[in-house]
Amino acid sequence: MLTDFNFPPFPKDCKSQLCKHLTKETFEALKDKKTKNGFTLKEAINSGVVNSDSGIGVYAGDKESYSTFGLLFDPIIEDYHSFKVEDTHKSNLNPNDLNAPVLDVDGEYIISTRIRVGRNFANLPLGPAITKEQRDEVQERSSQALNSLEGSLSGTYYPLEGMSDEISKSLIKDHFLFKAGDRFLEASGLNREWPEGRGIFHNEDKTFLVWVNEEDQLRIISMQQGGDIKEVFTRLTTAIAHLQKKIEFSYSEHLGYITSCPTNLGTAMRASVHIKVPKLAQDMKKFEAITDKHHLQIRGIHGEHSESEGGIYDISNKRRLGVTEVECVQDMYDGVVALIQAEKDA
Ligand code: ADP
Ligand code: DAR
Repeated sequence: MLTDFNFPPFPKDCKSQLCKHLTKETFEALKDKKTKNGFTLKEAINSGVVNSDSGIGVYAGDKESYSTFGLLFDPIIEDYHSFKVEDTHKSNLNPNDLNAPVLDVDGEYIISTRIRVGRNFANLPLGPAITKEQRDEVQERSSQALNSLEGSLSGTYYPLEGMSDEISKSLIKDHFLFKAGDRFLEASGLNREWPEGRGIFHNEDKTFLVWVNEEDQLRIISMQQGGDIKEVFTRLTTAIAHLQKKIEFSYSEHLGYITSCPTNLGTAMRASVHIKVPKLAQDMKKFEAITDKHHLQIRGIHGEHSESEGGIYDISNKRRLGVTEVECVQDMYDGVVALIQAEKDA
């Protein structure tokens, strides 16, 4: 029993899913529970307690967290994803099912396209509860699987430990490498022993990259300049098909691919473009009406919690659970077509 664990004193202006769904009754029912990895409610909610400006505020320490703490996770998942406890998730990684002729061939609007999925190892805890030894095992098994990639996907794994500041800063500036020190991840326990066990794999031209042991154990990324969204998706699905022969990914019929943050459950996919729409950006009401209609999210050009620069925005699918991977990419594609038309009309 955790003697010093009391109902958190959330500020009145707290708007996170945690504040919204952690009732006193739920707290009392869950406060002394632990998963088989010893992960507690206190650990699951710490990020949202420490960062009251969180959007979500909770992280899972293992697949079991989603059932052990279901009284809290289920209403958050239903609220955020419009996905009920009895719903099941379906996957479709077939690029032939995507209707996406190349966009903006003159390169007037779309600077670059990036599609990523999160994956975690079956039968191991997630990042917030993993031990150093288990995290090192993930790094070892991941780099072995990645080194078996052939042809245009072949490349090199670079551990963060020992990487010069100059190289890591350059990779981050060029949008290839994850940022360090996110306060939300820090408070969730995901940054423990940083930078040990973390690293990046990429091919020669950095169109295929894999982050190891950041927010999820793998972030599998395909990206390139321009608007050939289908080519980016095809490269990603080819790589996933190869890696899943080497590594069993954590998955459930209900929640799809299991991730540390509930927002990424299901496809764990974010398909994005960096797009130049300076005229449309003068009318954010119109801009947001289009992104809302197409289930899209607006981020800044350095990813989550960053700002846009020069009228350039990171536009990506918002839906991840209860839709297939093809539908995620189609959401983004159809929304980008509408945004380009609105920029032309502005
Ligand atoms: P994630 O996409 O993995 O959830 P972020 O939103 O933090 O994480 O983005 C990670 C990095 O990917 C950032 O440097 C961001 O600028 C870059 N990025 C995202 N989308 C694109 C894109 N379409 N083109 C180029 N870089 C991108
Ligand atoms: N910042 C955390 C997580 C939100 C979703 N983004 C992720 N998982 N990177 C929050 O609760 O706002």
